[in-house]
Amino acid sequence: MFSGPSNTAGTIDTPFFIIVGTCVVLLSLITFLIILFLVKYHKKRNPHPAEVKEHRVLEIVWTVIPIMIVLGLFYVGWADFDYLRTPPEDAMPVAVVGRKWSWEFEYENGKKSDVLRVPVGKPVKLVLTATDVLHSFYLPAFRIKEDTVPGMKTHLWFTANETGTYDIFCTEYCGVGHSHMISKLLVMPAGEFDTWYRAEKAAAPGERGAQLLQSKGCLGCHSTDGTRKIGPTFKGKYGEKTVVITGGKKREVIIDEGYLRKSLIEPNADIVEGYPAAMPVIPLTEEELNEIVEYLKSLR
Ligand SMILES: [Cu+2]
Repeated sequence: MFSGPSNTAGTIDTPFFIIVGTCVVLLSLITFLIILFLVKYHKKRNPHPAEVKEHRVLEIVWTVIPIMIVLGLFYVGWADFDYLRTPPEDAMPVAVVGRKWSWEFEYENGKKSDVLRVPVGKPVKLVLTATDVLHSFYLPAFRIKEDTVPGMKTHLWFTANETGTYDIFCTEYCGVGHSHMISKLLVMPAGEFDTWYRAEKAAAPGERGAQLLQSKGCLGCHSTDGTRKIGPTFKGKYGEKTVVITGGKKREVIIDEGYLRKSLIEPNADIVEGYPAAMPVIPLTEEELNEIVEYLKSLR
């Protein structure tokens, strides 16, 4: 009945509006009858109460009709639930990893991305997991949402009907940075998607460090433009002095390469004054560490 930017949007919206519509009709009817009876059977008009006898036909009618309505609603809900939980065999699998505090998408050919790109008109199966805590993958325009659980795989599927860009959120509540796990779904024409899918990733020098900050979730808490977030900004810090708390004692340090490396490997060794000790240990290879440090040094 309803369509939308994906098959799932229509599948959710149709029963939703059928249920809301049924409720509105019943609410109106019942409210109307309450008011009608209040007026019609008021004591002033009926000083002597009349005895009410049973009415078998009426009783059967008001039992059978609601049962039919409720079973009808159940059928619509069940059929759509079954459809939404059963991805088609030919769906394109994409692995989704939620972690503090970003999403990562990995394709069958090993290609990774921090935004979800899919071709229009093709079923996509998302296989979701998390590396650290519970997260909750949410694609509001497509009406789909699923928890991601460490050590467990959950799934979602959809077919996008229209090209465009759609928001992806994490709707997990407990935890300081879930609201920063913002990403995008890019629905692309099939040809454009294939070109992207097959292209080798060729990062320009320095770009790799920036990509790592994004894909490792660092930008959930740190800005590169001077804005204060959960953690201090990265901008213009290299070579500057800062006050940190080390083992409960305040001390002044110069932000040099050694300090940057240490803060990346042992995030809670030195906490910049005025900020919470909220950073998790993020596993980094030596090469990734070098790329990030080089990039941070360049952020003047
Ligand atoms: Cu989250």
